[in-house]
Amino acid sequence: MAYEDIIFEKEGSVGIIRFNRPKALNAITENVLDELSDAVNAMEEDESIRAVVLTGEGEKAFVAGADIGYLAKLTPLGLREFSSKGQDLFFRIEGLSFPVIACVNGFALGGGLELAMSCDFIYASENAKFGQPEINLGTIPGFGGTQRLPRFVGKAMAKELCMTGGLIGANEAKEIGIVNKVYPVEELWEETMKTAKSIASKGRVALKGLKDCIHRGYDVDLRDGCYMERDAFAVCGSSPDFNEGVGAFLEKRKPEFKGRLS
Ligand code: CO8
Repeated sequence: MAYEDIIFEKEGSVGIIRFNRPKALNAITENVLDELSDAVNAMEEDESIRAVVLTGEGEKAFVAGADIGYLAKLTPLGLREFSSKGQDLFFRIEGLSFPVIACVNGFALGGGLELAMSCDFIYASENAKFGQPEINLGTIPGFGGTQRLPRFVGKAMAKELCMTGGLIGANEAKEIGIVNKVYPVEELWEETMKTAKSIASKGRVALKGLKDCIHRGYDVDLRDGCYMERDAFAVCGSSPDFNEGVGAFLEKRKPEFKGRLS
């Protein structure tokens, strides 16, 4: 599929997706979701990809939300379909077997913040701005924000952000747990790629097990989560990367993980 609204490229074992509608601050249309979904399929089939970075083209935005002009044309049922299409895709991104980092280089609003929250973690530039401003349009978040945001920041803070529709800066977003790290604009990309490459060099089965245990374990009770963890630990033990990691430690050398699933 040829892409118009995203750019999909690879740097070594890191897949990079850039949202590419800078004139509309990379706002999300149905076509953006279709192209992103196609890129997700391609990444899942490409065993050489071991980590992914999502970012926005241009200097102003990661993604400033769903495209408001597009929303305005939809019927209520169309809005429901668009919402479920976005939600399903964001669940897929959250459940990918490899890590996904959101590199937020400006506005991450509405659907843009919801997309970033479906990634494993968020790095942001000092000038980034975050918010769920849907209330100012007479509506509510529709790509999972009412559910994921409280899991990041707690119920009261999520309610305040969604009820006021106000924007917060990168440092405040870090203080309340949305963002892991904040960098000067000119350093953000390099630092994000450094982390992505470092993670991409780890064992793939272990990364998949980690993601499953943390995401799925978060929504079950502690004991069930720990059961998941012991099974995932056993699966890691069957992977070539476990033999390599343990063998390298015992032989006092650096491990070279091959990233094979079996
Ligand atoms: N949709 C469409 N176009 C947008 C969007 C958007 N979300 N955001 C910005 N743009 C466009 C502007 O219209 C403008 O276009 P043009 O130059 O043609 O007039 C261009 O981008 C630049 O924007 P501004 O001139 O407004 O730039 P400023 O720096 O002055 O302001 C802001 C930047 C503060 C980001 C401002 O553009 C803004 O408030 N944008 C809207 C943000 C917003 O409300 N986002 C939430 C959208 S709703 C949503 O995400 C719901 C998701 C779930 C949907 C579920 C399906 C039902």
